[in-house]
Amino acid sequence: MKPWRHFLMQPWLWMGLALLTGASAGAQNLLRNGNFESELGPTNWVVQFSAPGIPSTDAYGGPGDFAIADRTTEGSRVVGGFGGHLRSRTDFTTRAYFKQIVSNLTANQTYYLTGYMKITEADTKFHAYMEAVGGSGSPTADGRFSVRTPDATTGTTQSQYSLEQTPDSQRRIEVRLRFEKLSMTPGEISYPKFVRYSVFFDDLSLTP
Ligand SMILES: [Ca+2]
Repeated sequence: MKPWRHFLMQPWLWMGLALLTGASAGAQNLLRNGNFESELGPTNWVVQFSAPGIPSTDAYGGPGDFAIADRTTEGSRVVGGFGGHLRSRTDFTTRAYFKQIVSNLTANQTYYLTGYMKITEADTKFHAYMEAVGGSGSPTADGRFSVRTPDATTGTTQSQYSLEQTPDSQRRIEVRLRFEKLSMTPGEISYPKFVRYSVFFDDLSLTP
């Protein structure tokens, strides 16, 4: 048998081609590190704390007000791997979010954000949700528009949420994975309630 015929008859070659075809048929995820399997950093997710120009309704408190604001194994949607994880360090109001800006989008194109999340405690003073700031939805303080998911719920596994957004006038969409804990009634002595209040995010994607 000629060498090239032997090559073409290898099952791994055709399986590889099938996988490639399948991958190109699916839309590319425009988010970087959407699965939190890499270290967080300025090229992917950053945590937005209180900062000049950020409304206190979006971020309230600095890094020191959070016990966890990073990826952790506990935050992973499945056993093994990592997920985004936010947890307050205080009984007082704290807000922060994972932020990622996707640029060079197509004007007026609809983009789809999907991902998984859950919170660990059901409480009227504790919320988490996904938000995409762009060209449609509710007005934001800086002249853009926002669409958000419903609040995350508790559960043994993270649940999937989705939303649609169009780019802003700069052809960008800013994805936010938000944590909001309002000032709480303190819990039992020596076991502050807030240590139980975590939010997890994982497997985010933004696609056309
Ligand atoms: Ca993950």
